[in-house]
Amino acid sequence: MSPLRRSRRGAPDKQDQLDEFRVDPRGRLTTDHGIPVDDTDNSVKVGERGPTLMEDFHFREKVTHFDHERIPERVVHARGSGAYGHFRVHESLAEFTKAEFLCDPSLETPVFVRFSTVAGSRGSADTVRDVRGFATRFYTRQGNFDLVGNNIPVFFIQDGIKFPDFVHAVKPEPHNEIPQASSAHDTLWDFVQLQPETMHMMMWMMSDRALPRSFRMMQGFGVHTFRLVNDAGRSAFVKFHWKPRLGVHSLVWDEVQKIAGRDPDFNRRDLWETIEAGHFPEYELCLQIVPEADEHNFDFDLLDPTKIIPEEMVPARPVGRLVLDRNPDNFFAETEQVAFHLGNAVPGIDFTDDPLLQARLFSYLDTQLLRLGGPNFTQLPVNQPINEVRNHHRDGPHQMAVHQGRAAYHPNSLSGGCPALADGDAFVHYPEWVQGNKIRKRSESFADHYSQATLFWNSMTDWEKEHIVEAFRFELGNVTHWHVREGVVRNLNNVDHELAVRVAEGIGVEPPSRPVTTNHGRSSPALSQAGQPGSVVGRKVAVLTAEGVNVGDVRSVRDALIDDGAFCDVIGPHDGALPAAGGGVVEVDRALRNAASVVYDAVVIPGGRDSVEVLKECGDAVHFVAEAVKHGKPVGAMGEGIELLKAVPMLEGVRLAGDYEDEVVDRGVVTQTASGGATPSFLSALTEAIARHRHWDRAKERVPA
Ligand code: HDD
Repeated sequence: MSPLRRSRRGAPDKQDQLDEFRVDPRGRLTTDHGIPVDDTDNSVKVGERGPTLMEDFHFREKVTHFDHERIPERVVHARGSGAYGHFRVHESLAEFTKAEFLCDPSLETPVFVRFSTVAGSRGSADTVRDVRGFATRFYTRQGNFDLVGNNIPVFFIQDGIKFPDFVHAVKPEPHNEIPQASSAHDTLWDFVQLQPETMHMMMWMMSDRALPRSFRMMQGFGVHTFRLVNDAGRSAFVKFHWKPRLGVHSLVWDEVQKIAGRDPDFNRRDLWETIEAGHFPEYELCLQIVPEADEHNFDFDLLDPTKIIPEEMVPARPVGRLVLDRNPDNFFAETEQVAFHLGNAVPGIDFTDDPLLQARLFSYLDTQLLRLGGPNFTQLPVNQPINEVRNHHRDGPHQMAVHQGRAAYHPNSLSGGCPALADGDAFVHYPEWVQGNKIRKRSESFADHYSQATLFWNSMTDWEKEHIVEAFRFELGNVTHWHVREGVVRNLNNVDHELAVRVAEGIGVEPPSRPVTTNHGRSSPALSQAGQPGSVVGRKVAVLTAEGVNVGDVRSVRDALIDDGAFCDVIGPHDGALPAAGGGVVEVDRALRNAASVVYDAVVIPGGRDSVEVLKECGDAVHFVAEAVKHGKPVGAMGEGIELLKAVPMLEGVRLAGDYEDEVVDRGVVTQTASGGATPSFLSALTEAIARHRHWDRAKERVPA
């Protein structure tokens, strides 16, 4: 029944399938009914200056279609960006699951991924403090499997019946629709102080995890404990993790606020540009597998979505690779209309009784019916499975399929009993044994809301703790109800006394005099972002120049970085060509007025006496460097470029190349005295500093940026 097209290569292939729907703009203009149009700029009137006629069907169709262009935005995760790619398992996981795409290493499974923020509207900024959605659709040969996860492994609430309350609390407040895409307001924190099950998630939310540098540099988590079921019907519990090849890296708070103004599309642009450039984002699928028999061997409940299984307890085993290698052709058709649903599961993957998961199994289908206007949204190209769809579902708005035959019911004899029931390869719900009274109650095993919040805090480095404390202070500093601030501090005292005191001191609340409980002292190193792998691939570097810049310095740095997969922009006082020192020109990629330090990962200042003299006198240029320094970014300077670094206050205490040393690397500041071309050691120190992402060991408080 579905309008599924078989791939031209024989095997089901999502891109081949999509080809059938792609519309090439080349060709002549027509109405929606195919009638040729030779003028789409003037409506039909009575005389040149007369009234428009109703009979102008092209005018009416054009405006009517426009009037109906919008659909309701997602109630959460409204702002998102998507990409296609493929997934391949390394080795068969048949021991655990019969899901074909996890058992056959020769199979390349097409995927569509949509990354998102949660609270903001469709047009809100990318870089806000928020959870990021990481929703993956696998177009398997057994049907669509949707893994609808986040970049944080736990959730705010334990039971899905609380989801509307939580979302109402975090969304802009109802009386004045303020603030947009921000959790720093009274209603969210009121909910938090009264609902201690949020505390673990709030620790993550206040950490740098909520400010990802890039969708390419964040983890993804299925959050819930799911089930894998093998061919013999044996089940094991599983948690799904995505680990990015480029490591997990974040922005800083001051920076994200500025980027939100300078480039609200920062994360979306990054995803788009790196895919266009061929630097395809990659993630490792890792599984934490727990045998059914071990279900009760933890000091938390596996069904509680506010808990992680620490990786030190159950290792996250790498099982397969996801590569995103194609941008969508049309944002609306694909990224906006994709309709994820947790209930899209394939044989071999099954659910558990996690009450949050159970609620989600209802909500996603329900929301798509409203958002996409009826039950036929599964026929939209991005939503179609690559295998054939056949059933007795009929009619409804925008039905695309032309169903043949007379029998739209089962059983039937008029269509030979077709479609026939699946035989052997069907999805059969795991026959879990359940028994109990009908009760509205939370299990006692869900009652500990603090131990893992403490575990998270204990696992942070000093700079991560500082960022968390600052985040709590900022958010609560925006809360106008004093009792709400006090309530949150009381909850934090259950997490860690020092944390509660530090936060209280910053927000004018009486710090708690003593701990409520003793910190258990346990930590999980896997939770920290320190020591993550890094790479220069897809990093953006600014080279700051003016007239008289040393062309050799510019070219050597630019060529080397581009060779390594970075993007490199020459920033100059204006667009066009700049005369370089000793003849020749340097082409400017962006004028200083159109550039902002915050959207770059690193700044390099080439030599050239005249150029550096100009930059030193230019407030915007000094600010550009100072801001990079304040945000812990790598900075490089060659020859006279070092003089510009000296104009930035923080550099007191950081060693620079000079009379005694030709090259120095100190806390991410890479300098060489020579000009006329970067040395190999300068370049390798610079790329290493960029791959390390940020240098938190610099004093930055005094930097006025
Ligand atoms: Fe949800 C969208 C992730 C709990 C109800 N959710 C949505 C998206 C992601 C998540 C990534 C965007 C999908 C896309 O890109 O289109 N949601 C989560 C995670 C949760 C979670 C990881 C907890 C572990 N969600 C959750 C609950 C409910 C919902 C408990 C309702 C009871 N979520 C929805 C929704 C959305 C949605 C209303 C809005 C748009 C959509 O589904 O398609 O149904």
